[in-house]
Amino acid sequence: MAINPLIITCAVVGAELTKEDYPYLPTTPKEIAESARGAVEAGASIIHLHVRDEQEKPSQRVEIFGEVTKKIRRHCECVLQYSTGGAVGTPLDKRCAPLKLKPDMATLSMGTMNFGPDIFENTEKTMRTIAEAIQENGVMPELEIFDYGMMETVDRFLKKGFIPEKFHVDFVLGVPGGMSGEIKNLILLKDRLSPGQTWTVAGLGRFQLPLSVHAIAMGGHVRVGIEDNIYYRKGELAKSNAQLVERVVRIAKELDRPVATVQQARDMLGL
Ligand code: KMH
Ligand code: ZN
Repeated sequence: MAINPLIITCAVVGAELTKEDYPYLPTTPKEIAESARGAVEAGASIIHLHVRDEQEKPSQRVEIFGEVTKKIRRHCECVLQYSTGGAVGTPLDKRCAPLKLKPDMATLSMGTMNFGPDIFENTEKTMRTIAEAIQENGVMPELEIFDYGMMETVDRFLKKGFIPEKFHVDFVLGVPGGMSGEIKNLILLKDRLSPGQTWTVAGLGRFQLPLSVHAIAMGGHVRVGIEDNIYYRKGELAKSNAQLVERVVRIAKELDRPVATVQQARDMLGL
């Protein structure tokens, strides 16, 4: 079998958590950059990035993305993937704003859904506008798939040329309102992809570990991080993003999947 190094993405902060939920949540540019550095040193090659403002609230302000990017870049050339999802309710222009900094990658969520008690709105117009901004800035999209129907939207958008032919896919499983993180759901989604399509899985909460293990065995890639899961195991908070990455690295070793270097990840994704 051809060697298929494992690309580990770390989602270091997200938009939903507060320090009340998780006391070690990185929120300042310095804390976010340090947490990203720890994750990359542990084996992550992609950092999925949200940022927070001075009040620790989720923000899409360009200057904060710029500052965090500068701080991360002082120490690592990891693949930087900006969130265009932001937080639920973030207006469309703000969601697109950081793209002008031309990160390596950016997310593109493929449909509207219930998101816990809220609605994560991604109308046709929203998705097309974000997709256009992604393409205009020469950024590679990662398509965020929270539910099976979103795969149909991917096909439709591809046919209409709204998204470029080259993209990465992230199955985000376990959001209340989307598909759960049962393994059968991962298999169903993965089977719907074209051969050779790169994909990763982000399991929320208790789904993070079993989905990671299965993705490694299935030849996919893995996303972990505090954005998706604050626990190392039931009842025990994770110490850091790095700790979650380190566990994936150990499991990959046991399963004979070499962990991708940043350069290998860039090559595999065609960045
Ligand atoms: N915070 C969620 C509403 C993304 O990063 O693009 C959306 C999200 C997806 O986290
Ligand atoms: Zn995110």
